[in-house]
Amino acid sequence: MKIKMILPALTEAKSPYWRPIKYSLFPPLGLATLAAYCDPGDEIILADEHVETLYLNDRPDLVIIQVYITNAYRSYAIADHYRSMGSYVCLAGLHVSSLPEEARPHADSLFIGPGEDTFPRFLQDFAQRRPQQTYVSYNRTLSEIPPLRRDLIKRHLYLVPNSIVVSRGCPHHCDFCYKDAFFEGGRSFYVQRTDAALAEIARLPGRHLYFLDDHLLGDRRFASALFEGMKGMNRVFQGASTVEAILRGNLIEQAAAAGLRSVFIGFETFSAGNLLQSNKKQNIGKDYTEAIRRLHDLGIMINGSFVFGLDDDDKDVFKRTVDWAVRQGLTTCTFHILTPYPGTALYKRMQQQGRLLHNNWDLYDTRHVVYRTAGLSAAELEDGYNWAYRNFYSWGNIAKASLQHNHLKHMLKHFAYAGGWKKFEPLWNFIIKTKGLNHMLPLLESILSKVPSRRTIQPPAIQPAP
Ligand code: B12
Repeated sequence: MKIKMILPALTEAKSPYWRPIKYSLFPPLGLATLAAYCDPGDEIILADEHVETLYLNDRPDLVIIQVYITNAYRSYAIADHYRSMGSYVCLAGLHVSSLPEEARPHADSLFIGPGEDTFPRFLQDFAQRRPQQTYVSYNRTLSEIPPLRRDLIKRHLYLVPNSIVVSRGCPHHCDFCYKDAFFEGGRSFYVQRTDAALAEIARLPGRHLYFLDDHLLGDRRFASALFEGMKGMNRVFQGASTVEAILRGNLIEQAAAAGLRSVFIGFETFSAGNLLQSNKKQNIGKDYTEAIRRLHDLGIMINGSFVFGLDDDDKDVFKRTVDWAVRQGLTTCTFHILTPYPGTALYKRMQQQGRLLHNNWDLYDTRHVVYRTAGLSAAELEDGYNWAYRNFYSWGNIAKASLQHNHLKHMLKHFAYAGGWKKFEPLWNFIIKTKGLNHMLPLLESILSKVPSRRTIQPPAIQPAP
């Protein structure tokens, strides 16, 4: 059977925000995961429109399309095209799970939730020529997943071909997150078996790994065993955590010993009112500065995530946030305009309050204001968001933030990482055009090399004389 799996590109590919390098980071892991359930005799093409032109003149037997919010319209157009050619089309992913009825006219079969239980069921039904219209995932486990079909990934087209996920979901329930809607009706946080996760890591060439898990430290027992198992594997890796998990126990030291060199943290806001409103309880009363100190002492770089536009925000929030991030020596920052994704508690609340301006999903990209704001106007919010990016990534602030570290090597790494990521767009575009992205990996690995930890270089306490 001929199967085509497609990750369509967001409509914004033509907008001024389009950064080819941002969209050439990670391969479509979800689709590569599901491809592993297909028959070894199937002829599978895995097409990622972010990094390659989609060929549309073929006629596969089965077309699988993964739908995010910002690629939804493009996905529907591709689905309509292939159905008109006579292919059988499946639509799935986060946006379809939130709004199945919107997607239904474009699909032969729809899938709600993660695909590890539903996709094998569908493949069986399809082989017996009785596929159902809708498949809903209830049985949530990663204990038996087969090794991903990484052979289908065109590694040379990505800066980070070694992305990996060893869990699904997250233990927390923030109002603005996609998670609760996607995992409704079953478990919303579960992990792989440690031995299977370690085997997947061992299969990846090179040193660098990027864990895309929402919260790599979310299951302490699993994370501890994983980091223990990774010791001696000579890896450098990046991942995501909460402030709370960094402050608790010694898991972060274990992660550093296993090779963690940079961490994504959702600080989101400094306002307790905003945190409460968003049900981000795990951040309330937590000492952000102490978590940062702890990470820097371990030589770990930080990518801080912030949301602008929560109801407690005022006009000063942008400057306050950028000044703080620079003072704290954050290496990179990801700013977002609050975006109510359909299916989330935030979306429902905004809908009840009549605050949603429209349902044009192309603009639900965390860069546009799509709701009626409270503490500041929509124009102030969009201008402030753009100002925050410009200002945080000015050469002056990159240098200033780099100088916050105690170790020269950490300063240089910070400067190279932040500058390299944001200041060399034409160079990145050239490298992408000449298909040379994978040659950049050794450079990334060396930027992520170990910084001597302050704690390990501290002299031992002097014993009192007997
Ligand atoms: C990596 C990533 C990216 C990468 C690339 C995406 C890629 N190559 O897959 C980049 C950096 C480009 C990116 C950009 C953006 N992203 Co993004 N990204 C992610 C991230 C962190 C991981 C995705 C991943 O690999 N997950 C792991 C795999 C295993 O899960 P999965 O892909 O969801 O696949 C599973 C299911 O969806 C389902 N499934 C998927 N396809 C199919 C098909 C079938 C047949 C079946 C049965 C099941 C099925 O089963 C799979 C296995 O369980 C997610 C967060 C997350 N944890 O998922 C956000 C996330 C997907 N991104 C999001 C957003 C909003 C964006 C941006 C708009 C942000 C921005 N301002 O730039 C852009 C636009 C992207 C776009 N294409 O439209 C949101 C999507 C919200 C929504 N409701 O759609 C998420 C959920 C982040 C968040 N917390 O809000 N992103």
